[in-house]
Amino acid sequence: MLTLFYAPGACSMAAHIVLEESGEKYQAQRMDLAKGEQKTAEYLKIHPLGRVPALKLDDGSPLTENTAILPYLGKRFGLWPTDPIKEALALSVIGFFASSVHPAHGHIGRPERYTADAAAHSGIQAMGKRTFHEYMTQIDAMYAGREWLSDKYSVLDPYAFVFYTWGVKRGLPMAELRNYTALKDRMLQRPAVQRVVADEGVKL
Ligand SMILES: N[C@@H](CCC(=O)N[C@@H](CS)C(=O)NCC(=O)O)C(=O)O
Repeated sequence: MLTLFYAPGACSMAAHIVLEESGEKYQAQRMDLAKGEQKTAEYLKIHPLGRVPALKLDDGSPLTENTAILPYLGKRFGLWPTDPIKEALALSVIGFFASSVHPAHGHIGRPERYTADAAAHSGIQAMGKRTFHEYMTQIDAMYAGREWLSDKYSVLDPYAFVFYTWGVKRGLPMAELRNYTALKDRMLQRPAVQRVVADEGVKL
């Protein structure tokens, strides 16, 4: 059985939605990041960087990073394109999300990661928010004229949904982004998404 280590409202929500929707029995291990549960010696054996998500596979070995976890779950549950070009395009989106969109948000929430100079934090946060907003606009354009980012619903859409919730949390004018907001609404119609949003206490 798979075990997902997740934290409420974190990027792990994408994998949480995929697992909840899969119909397969899995264990959801909730982590309290504010209490530092991700930094315990026991958890660092699962995720050496002390982050969520982490997935314990059927044989007990750990898998980390959304870029690996989401394609793995997608292939296991039929939520990943099989055509080589469509798969490459899906990897391109996952790469953009994990290496650009997520770190831009990190500049807002974790400026201390980027400088030890506390006086510079507000500037880093402001630039992070601006960049994150630009990426939200870019994702909005990616959804123009389509329901899902790949040719059908895939793990890319729950991942995009996570960033929408972060935009709301940061007070960005997300409702102006019509295509992305429609995606958020489509996601919220899915019973598994409703269960995860309720479990994680996400406000939208
Ligand atoms: N590159 C990683 C990023 C994971 C990450 O930064 N997770 C955040 C939550 S969204 C976390 O665990 N933060 C806890 C901490 O930094 O202490 C991935 O995409 O899996």
